[in-house]
Amino acid sequence: AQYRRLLLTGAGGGLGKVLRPRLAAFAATVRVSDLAAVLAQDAAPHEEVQPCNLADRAAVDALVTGCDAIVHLGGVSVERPFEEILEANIKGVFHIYEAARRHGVKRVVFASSNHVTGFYRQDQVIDSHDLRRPDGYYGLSKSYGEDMAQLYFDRYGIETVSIRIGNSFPTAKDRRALACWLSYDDLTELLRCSLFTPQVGHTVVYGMSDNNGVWWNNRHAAHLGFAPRDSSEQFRAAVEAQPLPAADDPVRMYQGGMFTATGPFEPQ
Ligand code: 15L
Repeated sequence: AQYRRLLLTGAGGGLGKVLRPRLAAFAATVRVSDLAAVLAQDAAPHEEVQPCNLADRAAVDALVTGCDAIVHLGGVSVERPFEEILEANIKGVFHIYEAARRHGVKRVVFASSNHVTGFYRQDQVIDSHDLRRPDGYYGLSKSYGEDMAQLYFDRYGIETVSIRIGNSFPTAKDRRALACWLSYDDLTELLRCSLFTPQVGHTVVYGMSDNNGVWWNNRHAAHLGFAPRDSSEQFRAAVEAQPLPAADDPVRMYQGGMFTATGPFEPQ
């Protein structure tokens, strides 16, 4: 199965760049979007390039026109002052869902984040039904995005898989990443499951590879059939050669790591 035209927001970001070529397998046409300043304009044959500021409601409406599914990675991806998060993430996700409703889009994959539950401790194992404990404005905006997804499913039947992405980089670089690393191949497979599994309603899934010592249980997302194939174990020796952080260091205490102690950026 394939979509006719899939929209990828955040196409100029770390994961967007990785996913651009990989999404060719999932749709005849991929419309790629980001702020003009970060969007590489060279389009592959299967791509349409359309710069857009997610804070601009009319521009997002035009962006979504003609698409039959959306992979929404766009927005601020780290902790930042509230006003920046408000524009790109909070208004942005509203604009995406409102445009999806207006244009009859039936499936969204929302790049949520582990920072929705970042204040759980690293000795706890949680699942997607546990209370959210966002670790900053960024995590809060992802929590809001998940609520938006639920609202638009309950009211309008637009289905979403919210992927609480762990740590998706070429390698697992520290102890925390050993638990939450998500390889690019496993991310791609999770996207495939999220785009093509029928009847997902609003499903929340943690995006992690088949790592040892994980903090997240995906029991409520079993219907996605996601079976990760990679593991952070290959990086363990190099990571464990690093000095052990102090027991009260946020990077060792909390699942959200440093995000639990970054900002606020407002003057004291
Ligand atoms: C995120 O949500 C960030 O977008 C990413 O850059 C990483 O910092 C990741 O979380 C993480 O928790 O490691």
